[in-house]
Amino acid sequence: MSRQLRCAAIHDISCLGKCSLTVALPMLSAAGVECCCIPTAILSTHTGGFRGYTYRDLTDDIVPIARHWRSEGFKFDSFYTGYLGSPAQVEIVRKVFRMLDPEHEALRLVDPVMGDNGRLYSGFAPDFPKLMRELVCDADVICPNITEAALLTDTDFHDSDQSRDYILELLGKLSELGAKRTVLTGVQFAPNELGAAVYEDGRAEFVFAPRVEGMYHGTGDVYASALLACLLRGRALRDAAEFACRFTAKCVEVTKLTMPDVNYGVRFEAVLPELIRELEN
Ligand code: PXL
Repeated sequence: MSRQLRCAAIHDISCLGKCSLTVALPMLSAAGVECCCIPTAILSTHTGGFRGYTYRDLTDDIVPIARHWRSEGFKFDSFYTGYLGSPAQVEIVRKVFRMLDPEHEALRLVDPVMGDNGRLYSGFAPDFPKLMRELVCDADVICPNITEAALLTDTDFHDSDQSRDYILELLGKLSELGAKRTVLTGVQFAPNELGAAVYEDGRAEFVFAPRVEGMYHGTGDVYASALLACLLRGRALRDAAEFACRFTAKCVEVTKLTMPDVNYGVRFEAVLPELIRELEN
């Protein structure tokens, strides 16, 4: 058995609805990675599709957790950030990187969770994307969807009429901003395929899986967690991005059979054996 891999995951806990930490924790665990949680907030549900949710901000707990970990000398193979509830948290996450990984040895995956379908999620101020740009520069890999890439780069959002040039424009602008390696999700050139563009060393490659109809909540978190699991287990970026496409598509397919309501997330639990099998050797 190889040594225990460890990831510090900095996301919210949405108590019901399968996203952020309630996805990252089981998925990374299944992949053999210890998921060390830094919860940024506790919400009764996620904010996309439910009303009246509670929100307890945990900004003040983040640095003390990191300080304790530093004093114990804990080391991390990876840092994984997702939904951050406030502008202050973006700055604090950057500080946590500096505190726990001053030599920048760990893999930093930043999922710049901010919006979908061309719009910022409720609760985010219009200037949030500007702050997120700074975290993008600190990352080794980012995995925005098209909306987030457009917001980060001040580019118009195109959904149904995506062209190869539009995708390459977004990737080029993200690289100019300082993103080192990008996996851009939600890329669709043909009606029956959905995938990602992988940008590394100035080159773009595309990976696809069969498109399953339905916009289920939390698929971005499933995608990012599968991507990170594969990267930490030694897979190349392109291969990790391709597996994550197939895995996420399968999750949607399985979910559609029994759960028409898209707000409750996907049944990734049923597909975890495929992640485990993929990482067997
Ligand atoms: O899946 C992204 C996400 C994470 N956390 C919270 C959210 C969302 C998306 O809506 O509301 C609280």
